[in-house]
Amino acid sequence: MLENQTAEFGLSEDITEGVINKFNQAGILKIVDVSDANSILKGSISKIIDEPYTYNKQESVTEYRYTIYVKIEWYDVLKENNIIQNTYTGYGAYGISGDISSDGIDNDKDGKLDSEDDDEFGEPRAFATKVAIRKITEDILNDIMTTW
Ligand SMILES: [Ca+2]
Ligand SMILES: [Ca+2]
Repeated sequence: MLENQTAEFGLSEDITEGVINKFNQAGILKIVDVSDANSILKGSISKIIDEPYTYNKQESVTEYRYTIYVKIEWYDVLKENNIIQNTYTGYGAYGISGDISSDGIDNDKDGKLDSEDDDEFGEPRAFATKVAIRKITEDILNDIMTTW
């Protein structure tokens, strides 16, 4: 379902899975074989940016952001047009220490910091990817539900 235009291996599968899980939870769309589908959801990762975001007074980096851009097309087979055509983004933050469980940064911006947050641990970019995918799939689903 999702094409991967970047070198980040496994990402497209993660996003596909995230979207399908969300659809199933919400119960609004049924995933069927392409030949039986009334609409087709196509997505590809268009860009990944991993760069410094915040600097301190000494101009050292204090926070990095790992941002994923996903281009989504939701195509109506009968009307032969796109219902949704949009690029979605999500990011995770991480500090220079590389230890997100003690970097003083709210890496997923959920208001809970370090040990206060149940899932704030692990490899920074893997965590950022998870957070970005969660955000992107939520935004896609919101758009689909308001368009539906
Ligand atoms: Ca957090
Ligand atoms: Ca943290």
